[in-house]
Amino acid sequence: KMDTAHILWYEKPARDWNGALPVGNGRIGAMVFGGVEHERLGMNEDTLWTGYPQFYGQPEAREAFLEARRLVRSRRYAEAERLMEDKYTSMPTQLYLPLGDVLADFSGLGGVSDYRRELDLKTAVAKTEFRSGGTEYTREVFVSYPANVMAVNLSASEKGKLNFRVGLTSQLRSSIHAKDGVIIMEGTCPTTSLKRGDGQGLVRMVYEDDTEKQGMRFHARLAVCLSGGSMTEDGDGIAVSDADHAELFFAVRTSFNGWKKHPATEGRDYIGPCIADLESAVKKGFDRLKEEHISDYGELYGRTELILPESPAGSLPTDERLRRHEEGEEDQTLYALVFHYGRYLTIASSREGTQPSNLQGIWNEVLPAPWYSNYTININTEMNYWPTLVTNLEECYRPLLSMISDLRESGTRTAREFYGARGFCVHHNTDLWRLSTPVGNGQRGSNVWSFWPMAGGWMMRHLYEYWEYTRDDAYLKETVFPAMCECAEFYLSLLTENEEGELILSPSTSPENRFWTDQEHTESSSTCEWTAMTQAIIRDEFSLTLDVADRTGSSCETVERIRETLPRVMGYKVGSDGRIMEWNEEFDECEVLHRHLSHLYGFHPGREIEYGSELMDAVRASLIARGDDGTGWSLGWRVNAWARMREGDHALKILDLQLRLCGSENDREGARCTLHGGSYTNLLDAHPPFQIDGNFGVCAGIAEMLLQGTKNEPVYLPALPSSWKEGSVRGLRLRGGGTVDISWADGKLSRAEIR
Ligand code: FUC
Repeated sequence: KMDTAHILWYEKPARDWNGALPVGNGRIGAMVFGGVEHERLGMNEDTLWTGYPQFYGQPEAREAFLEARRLVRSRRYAEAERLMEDKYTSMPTQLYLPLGDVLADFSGLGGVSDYRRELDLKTAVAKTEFRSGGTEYTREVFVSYPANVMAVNLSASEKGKLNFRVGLTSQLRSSIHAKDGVIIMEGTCPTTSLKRGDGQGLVRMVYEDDTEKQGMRFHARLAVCLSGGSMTEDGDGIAVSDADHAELFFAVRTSFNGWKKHPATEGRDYIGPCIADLESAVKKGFDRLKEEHISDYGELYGRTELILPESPAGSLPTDERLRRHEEGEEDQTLYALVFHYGRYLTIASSREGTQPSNLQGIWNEVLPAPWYSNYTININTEMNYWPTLVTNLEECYRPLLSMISDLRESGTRTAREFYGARGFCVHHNTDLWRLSTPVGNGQRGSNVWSFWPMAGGWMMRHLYEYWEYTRDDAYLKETVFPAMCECAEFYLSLLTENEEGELILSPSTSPENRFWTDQEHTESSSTCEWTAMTQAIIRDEFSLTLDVADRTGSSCETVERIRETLPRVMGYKVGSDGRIMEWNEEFDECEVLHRHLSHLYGFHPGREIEYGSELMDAVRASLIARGDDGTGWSLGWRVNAWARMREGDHALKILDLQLRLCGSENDREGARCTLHGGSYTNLLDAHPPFQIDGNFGVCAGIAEMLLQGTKNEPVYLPALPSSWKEGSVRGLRLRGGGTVDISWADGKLSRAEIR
């Protein structure tokens, strides 16, 4: 029987990358195309970025910031914005790079029938099967976390039927040659070309002669192991004839030696470890590696499951399911599949010791990638980690924790140099090198995203939530508390009084929305005196710090100052239209249906505005004004917000928007949905283009529909859609510790058991 909630499958090979199936071990990623005569595995490695550690200072930043504060006080908003763009913004992040492809060309495969390719989420193995000339062919691919390699199995039902040539390619500067059954690729990553004033789109890849200006080194190896037949090396590839069975193993390592070390002059050994990974994989062989992989992966994946009723459409290929779903055909297990896929992608892109998942997780074929496939931390990176704890994958959360601790260090210099402030400060973008300075590079219109010193505060919520779910008290006291105090120090240094004597951080922006400064809509700006989001993040950070101080019995001068200051920090204001005021005046927004819900931070992901509290009406009015549609991740945020609003049908309606089939596979940019998000045939989220946050957003949103509250006051099924009559979910984690299984029947809770 088909496992319709755990398998993606198709009757045709992927026509392009957006149809290929992602596999990964957090560090090494592969996109499996499932081609019959030409198979392509698009490879990635999570430390393969351009550049090296650099700090991009702006000598006049502090002055510009203070001057902009004066300008917004006298309502000269557009001038303030221009000033900051000119004097305060700095260089963009580095780029996440594609490693290259494993390409295999098979000869003599005519008259193909019974084609099927699939990704089994329960095992994290991608499989392609077909029949040709009376022989059945099977190909399997997975990436093992314990073994640190990708393993490929090629088999045929009859002997001597495997004839192919396999090779490696890369868009990066590299040399490739085959020797003794192994294809070896040795390469260097570029640096980037941008000068002050260049837009991000102008970026070009540069390979410098001077070692000091060179980038990451990498070394990849593909081993070919045969039973029967023979092989010959032909320059940069290996040709196999008449083999009975073949196994391929792929290992890759880079010289990355931490965010502070130069990858060319202070890089770590990468060739030795790559050879070691490969040799031990070859020794174990495919079957043993697969067993080890399934038990490692399965332990994480198997902790949680959502069960919804099956219907006939569920047994169709995944792309067909999406098509029919859009036409309104009943297929509830598709929601379960999407939920499970979010967990699968978490495990495949973020494991202990790896980098956190970036805008594309770890999967990227494009150079330069959209938005450089970096970490955008004014929503996107946070969203990537929304489902992790509640869906029982705390180990996969840890790469985020390490990045936060790096940023705490890197952001100390940014706080000092850009603001003359204590503590640490992180802006809206970061990368492998833990950039914390504002990007924008002098571009007009950049302040709406680049000037946002608030990522630190948002990240502190993530530290706190890790403790909420795990109750790791030592971590809370030793790591979370000092980090929160340092973050608070930054905001304490910056707060000033508004005309009413309330404390605000000024100037401020609301990611990434702009307002008209005049009624005639002739002039706009992003930069104003205060914004709802900035204030909410500061209040949240301060409150959480006090909470942690109380819980851990810690005290220090910072805590005392927070206690005195917090009551004076300006709170939410409601406008005459009943909405939460996003900016300090009731400006008309340039984009009424804007994708961000920045001004609602205190409602979601924050928890300042609790269900049932006075401000709920204003939140609701604000949500309605923003509309239901949006880019991929924006839909994800809206699903979570309506779930927290406890309006399950509304949340489901938006989840359905996310399941719109986006574009054709041929059409990478997704022409059919340039104005709104959706899903590609491989169920990856379309912003468009592909961005993984939307996958994580809807996964978290489904969890939020089923469970809210804390261990002592759990709220079961707070936003169960009326059409979800029967079902159950096993293994969701509760804030406050513990795991819960919940079942419902006739649309009502029938059982809840905390373990
Ligand atoms: C934020 C969003 C954009 C995009 C980018 C990567 O700036 O506003 O929609 O997701 O990140």
